[in-house]
Amino acid sequence: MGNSFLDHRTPAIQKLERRLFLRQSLSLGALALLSGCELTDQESVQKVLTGMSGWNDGAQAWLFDPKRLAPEFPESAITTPFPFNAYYGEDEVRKIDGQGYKLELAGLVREKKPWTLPALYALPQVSQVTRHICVEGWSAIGKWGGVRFSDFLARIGADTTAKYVGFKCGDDYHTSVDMATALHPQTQLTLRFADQILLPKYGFPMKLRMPTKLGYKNPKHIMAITVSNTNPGGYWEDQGYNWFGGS
Ligand SMILES: Nc1nc2c(c(=O)[nH]1)N[C@H]1C(S)=C(S)[C@@H](COP(=O)(O)O)O[C@H]1N2
Ligand SMILES: [Mo]
Repeated sequence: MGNSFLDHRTPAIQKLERRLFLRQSLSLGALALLSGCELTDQESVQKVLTGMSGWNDGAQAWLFDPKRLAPEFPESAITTPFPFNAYYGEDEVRKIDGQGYKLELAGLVREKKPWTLPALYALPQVSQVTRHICVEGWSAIGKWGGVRFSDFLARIGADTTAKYVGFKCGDDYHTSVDMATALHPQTQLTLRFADQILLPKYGFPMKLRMPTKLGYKNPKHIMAITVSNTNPGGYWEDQGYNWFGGS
């Protein structure tokens, strides 16, 4: 009986099944058939999921077109108020001190001199009105302004043949992206939201905005950037969210 496991699903497995269905339009039954495994405990489900997710990263990286642009919108389409989200509540938003702020650079980068905010504000600025998509089931259109990230990487002499760019945040969050996405023309080192200096809740003093990636890949409160050939993972990614996280 291939489907006998359906009769003894634990609440944890039911939760995983719901997540599978929402995120990948796949039922646990279909996953069991695909994997040829009896998915009766959370560990075996998680193993198959992690395996799929790794495969998915490769497929997404291969499918990613470094020149294809995410849709941009007129300013009239901007969502107000723009939602706040983090792994904690809005009352716990970190207030980073802008005066003493210095962006740290590490790894495969020639110029490791830390950057102050005035120095970043003085760089050529671009803006975009794009849609942010969160896996929790909401999306919203916002306007972000800042420095084109590929320009910044060129300026600091980053080794753009390296595989990963990692981000450490002021709230202990971290994430990382593939170099192709880091170099994408819409990937932005963001200093402004809706033409204002970023509010603390939106990631002051700086975030990375990528309309080609899901919300959790867009780090707020960036304190340090590392270029490397070892995958730095991420806060949600290490808990099973797909690492590539394309939107
Ligand atoms: N530093 C940090 N960055 C983060 C998060 C976080 O908890 N901490 N949450 C991520 C998630 S899941 C989402 S949806 C967006 C929310 O960004 P917003 O508050 O500007 O809407 O931030 C992302 N970046
Ligand atoms: Mo999110």
